[in-house]
Amino acid sequence: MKRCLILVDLQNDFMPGGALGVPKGDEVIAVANRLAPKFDYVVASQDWHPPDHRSFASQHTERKAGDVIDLDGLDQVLWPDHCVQGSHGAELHKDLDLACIDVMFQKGTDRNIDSYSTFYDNAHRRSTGLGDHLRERGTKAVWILGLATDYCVKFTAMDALSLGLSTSVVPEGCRGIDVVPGDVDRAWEEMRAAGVSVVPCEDLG
Ligand code: VGL
Ligand code: ZN
Repeated sequence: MKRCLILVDLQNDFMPGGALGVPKGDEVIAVANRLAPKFDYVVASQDWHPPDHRSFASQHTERKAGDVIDLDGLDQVLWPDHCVQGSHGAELHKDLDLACIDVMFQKGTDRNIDSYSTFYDNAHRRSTGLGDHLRERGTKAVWILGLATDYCVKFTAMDALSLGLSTSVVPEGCRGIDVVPGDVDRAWEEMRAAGVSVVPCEDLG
């Protein structure tokens, strides 16, 4: 198996109107459906939080979404409650072709630490198993798309690189949050500087 596609967090809560809606996030579903058949293997991640996850602003008194706190020594952006395990918001978008997904990985399940990356939590304390899974299948290269560019896509791409995988991100398949204006542009710059290839759809023939 050579080509693996990672679909990051294509869940209802990240769609426009969702709890943590990403502007135009729904536009990437068609891109995912179009690209998936071109790959040997497709992985989908789900942000999958317990209802009392400590990244939720609701768990902190006198804090609101967008605030940054120290969470056990890590900077943590506080978010609206989102992607609660088993909720409608945590489900993948109804138009995503589930038949093309080989395996799902869930992350953010420990209430005490966030996990933007599909590979590791934000402190790299625990792995989701995706890295081993890909290695066992002989994967050397991954292509990534999904939500959101400046969080889960970026962190997933950075971890893929750190595991020695050749890492590409498909820009038409990503949308970002921009909590601070410019975050999305900076995310692309950071990814490129680290060695991520930005590969447009049309190059994926
Ligand atoms: C995400 C913020 C919080 C993401 C997940 O999927 O990018 N962002 N949880
Ligand atoms: Zn989350």
